[in-house]
Order: sequence, then C-alpha cells, then structure tokens
Amino acid sequence: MDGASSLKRHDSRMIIHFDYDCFYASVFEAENPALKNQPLAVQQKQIIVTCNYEARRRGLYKLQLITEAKKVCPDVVTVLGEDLTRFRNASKELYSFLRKSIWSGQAERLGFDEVFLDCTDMVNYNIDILNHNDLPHSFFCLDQSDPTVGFQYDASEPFGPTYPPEAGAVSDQDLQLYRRLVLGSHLARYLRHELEKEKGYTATVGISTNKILSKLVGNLHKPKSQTTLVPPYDASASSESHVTTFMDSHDIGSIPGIGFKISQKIRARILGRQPAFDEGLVYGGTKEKVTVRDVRTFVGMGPEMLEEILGGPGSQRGIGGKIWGLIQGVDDVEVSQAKKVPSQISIEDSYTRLDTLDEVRKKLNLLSNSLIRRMHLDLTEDDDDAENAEHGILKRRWLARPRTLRLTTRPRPAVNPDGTRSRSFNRISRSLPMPTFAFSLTENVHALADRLVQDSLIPCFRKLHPERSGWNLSLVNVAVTNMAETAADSKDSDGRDISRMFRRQDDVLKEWRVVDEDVAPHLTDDVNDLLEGSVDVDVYSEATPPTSWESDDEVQDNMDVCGRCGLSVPSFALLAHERFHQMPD
Ligand code: TTP
Ligand code: MG
Repeated sequence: MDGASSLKRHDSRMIIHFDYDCFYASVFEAENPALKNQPLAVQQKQIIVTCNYEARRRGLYKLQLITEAKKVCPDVVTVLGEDLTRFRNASKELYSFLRKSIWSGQAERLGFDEVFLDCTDMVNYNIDILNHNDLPHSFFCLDQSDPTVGFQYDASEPFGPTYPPEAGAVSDQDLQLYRRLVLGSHLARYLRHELEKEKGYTATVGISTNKILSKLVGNLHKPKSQTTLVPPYDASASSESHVTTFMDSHDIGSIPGIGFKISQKIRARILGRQPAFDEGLVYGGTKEKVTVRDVRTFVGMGPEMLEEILGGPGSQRGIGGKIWGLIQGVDDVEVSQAKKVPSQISIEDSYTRLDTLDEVRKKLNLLSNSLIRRMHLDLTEDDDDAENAEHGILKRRWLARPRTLRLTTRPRPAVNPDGTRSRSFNRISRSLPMPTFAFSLTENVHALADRLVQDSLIPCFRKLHPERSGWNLSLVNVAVTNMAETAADSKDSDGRDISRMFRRQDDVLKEWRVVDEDVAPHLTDDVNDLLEGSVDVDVYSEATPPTSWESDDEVQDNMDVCGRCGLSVPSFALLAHERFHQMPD
C-alpha cells in the first residue's frame, strides 16, 4: 500500500525553522567574546549540557560527563549553566528580533532555542514581482511600502545546501513550489545573516512547507548553515517524492511528535517483540533502529493499524491518523501567532532526595519566589498613566491574572527487591484557585512567597501526599495557569487602553524614524518584550498543552532527574545520560 498517496499534502506555506547553534554556549560567548576561540562547555551538575563547536571539534559532545570531557580535552573551559535566566532572556531577545523581521507575526518559539517563522506572505509577494527574464539579478523586497528596502539575490537557484543534494530537473508541475522554496532559501539566508550581524548568534535553518519538514531538514547541515527540501514533494509516474525518501531515512523515534513511549510501541509491532532499549543507546535513539520506511511499508500499516497500536484509554483522539501523517511529513499545524502573555508560567526543580516536609517547605519557598518574580516579569507592565505615577516612579499593572495555582510532584517509585529502581515519568498534581493576595504589587516578593507556601501550597501538598512520610519526590513543579487578561483592571480601562495604544504608536513611529532603514516600519514593535511563546517553563523543554506535534507524547515535555548526579534531563535523554555513569572511570 502506498500510504503517501492516500494523504493530502498542503504545500502552499513557506515555513522557516531556526535552531540556534550550541545555544547555551553561544549565550556565554555573546557575554564574553573571548570564549569564542576556546573549547567551551556549559555544565549543569556533573554533565555538559552543551558545548561550542570548538569543543565538539576536540571530541566533546552534549550530555557528556564533565570528568570524561576533562580527560578528552583538559583545557576545556567550563561555565555553570544552572541558572536559566540568561538563556531565557537571550531566547526572548532573539525571538523578538526574528518576529520583527517577518510580516505575518507568525513566529513560534519551541523551547529556548528554536523558532518557526511563517514567511508565506513575504515569499508570495516577491514571487509576484519577479522578473522571469533576469532571475539572477532579482531583488527581494522586505517592505511593501518601500520597494527600495530589501536585498539582491539570484532567484534562479536555491541558496545553500538542498535535500537531496543533487536536485534534478524541475518538472513544470513542480516549478511553482520550487520557485517559492528558492525564494524561501534566500530569505532564510538573509535572516540568518541579520541575526548574526545584529545579535551575534548563528543558527541552523530548515526551509520547507510545514513545521515538521522544515525542522527535520534543517538538521542536515550543522552548524551555521541551512537546508532546503526541494520538490518533487509528491510522487509521480516518473519520480519519487523527496518528502517520502527524506522521511523514510529517519529512525521512528527521531520524528518530532513521536516520543519515547509511542516509538517503543511502534517498534514492538514492527520487530514482533519488545525492543531492547537499555543497551547500546545513542543520544535520542535506540540501538534497535526501526526506520520510518520500515513502519510505512510494514504489511497492513496505515492509520487504522497505528490507531490499534497506539489508541486506548488516555491516548489522544485520532492518534493513528496523526502519526500516519507525521511519518509522511504531513503536518497542517499552523505556526502560532505570538501571544502577549504566556498561557501558563511554570517553575520546577528536580531532586535526588526530597522526603521530609521541612525540606519540601524550603523547596516550595524557593520555587514560589521564582514564580512570583516571573509573574511580575511576564504578566505586568508599567502603568504609564501620569496620575498613577508616584514621585515620578511608575507603578506596575497586571496584564493578566492567573486564576489557577497548580502543584505537581513526581514521586520516585520504591526500590525493587533486587535493589534497582523502576523509572517513572508519572506526575501527580492538584489545582486550587489563585489566592488574591498574590497579586499585590506593593508587598515584597519574599513575604508573598512565604504566604503562598503557608496558606496555599502546603495545604495543597498535604492533600496530594496525605501520608506524613514514606514518599520521596524527584520533582516539584509550581505553576499558574488559566490566565484572565485584565482589560478591566481599572475602572476606566477602555479609555486607558486607547490612550496607551496611541502612546505605543507614538513610540513605534519614533523608533521607526531613528532605526535602521532596513527595518520595515510596520514590523517595528516596542511591545515585543512582552510577547512570549505559549508557555515558558523554567526547564529545558516547554510543556505546551497538547495541541500540536511538539507535545503529543508526555515524554517530550517531561524532564527526568538522574538518580546518580541529580541532573535534570529531558526524559528521552535519560537513558543515554545514565549510560555515561555506567562507563568505567
Ligand atoms: P540543543 O538544540 O539540543 O543543543 P544546542 O543548541 O546546544 O546545540 P546544536 O548546535 O546541536 O543545536 O539544545 C538547546 C539547549 O538546551 C542547549 O544549548 C542546552 C540545553 N539542553 C539542556 O539543558 N539539556 C539537555 O539535555 C540538552 C540536550 C540541551
Ligand atoms: Mg540548538
């Protein structure tokens, strides 16, 4: 059965995916450029979470034990990366820059170091103004109201590497898509170079027509490069689909949206037995390679069989059809518009041992302090009404008030008789209404955090863990959700909002007059610092609600803690991480 032909592709969009190179290390390099020429590793607990490419050249890699790294490269410079503030701030700044550089506003962050951009409108506009008689001397217009703003490029061929590397002749049927991808590739080059010139960060970029394809194809040439997936996207009598050959080459577990649990279930069906997943592990995969092609061409395979394998209580509705689409590169999920406020703020930490109420109280206190600080940062703004300013100091006002407070823990399973401990990804949580005192903008943060712990979180914790002892938690997460935006925050909010809007426009125009001519005026936006991805979780991954492929499998948005060194790693990487401990010293 040729599954691809039974699925409808929609290739009218132009999606560019950015993945910043060795992100945490680059943040340190941006702060201190002298580090650029040295092998640099970012350490959390006993592990290198990332290292720059100079360090990689010398044999270091992500999720390597620090002791091992020092053996391989004794002059490695290590910096501590446990406080995520600098990474979060850099991530917001780069995101804001990219978002301002496109027309649609459709810019979506994934974690700290990835961004999707929907550039369909910019590419279509420039397709319409192409001079087909002189493609090598084309001009990409970046501002519809000023035809002189833009860059020159050669529209006769894509910029940078392509998949496949040798693209054959393009058929008439594919010409339109090909042309749009060519323009997408030149726009990607421009954006990459601007990011490097203006912000000092390099990125690896993928260009295609949906999120999954652009994300995956970008990986082919790292770092500081880009890859365009060129047509044909659909199979025909004379040629095979490049989408199919590209997707087919992947291990099933490396497809975004197919997390560890889902991939293991699929592997088991294809192999006809439980896959061994605790030996020979490599980062993000298993030794028992089952490729997308193995799955796609398996006898009887299709959405129904996948539904049968993956469906059942607790599974997402229509999971079979969805996974069937994903493995064939079909993904209609929109790049989401930036939101003014995050849909939740969630702070968590992981622990090797947390088993007394006293300790829990201390940890809750730390988490609550961070939570309240983050609420102030992300959910309030200067109240710039003159009558509200006291002694010239602006007050703050809430942009949104979360209605729900949620406490989540992850209990560590008891030790098995043989001394081993089963792994658990299971979290338990309880929600309660957010107490109104937490919205005080005059009381000090420590006092608010103390009260939040005493009045709300400790009583909630007792309900979650009624036993006084006997539990041992590997993770605690405190979150606020269910945001209510506060247009009604003041008695005359409408008037205020309108005056604020005009002030903002003023600022925008003012900024426009002084900024670099290259910046399209309608994209210049001084409120960008308030813009966030849907969620900003204080851990490496973002726990977005399961609306799209990034988070359909709980493994992807869970962090796990290593029982030996206490490092918090994405669950999918835990096994790989544990393997390092098994290596002889
Ligand atoms: P990655 O994109 O996986 O790595 P990277 O950007 O450092 O390197 P590359 O050039 O290969 O893209 O992860 C982004 C950041 O997330 C990384 O800089 C450090 C952090 N991180 C963790 O905190 N824990 C982890 O287990 C991993 C893999 C990354
Ligand atoms: Mg990266």
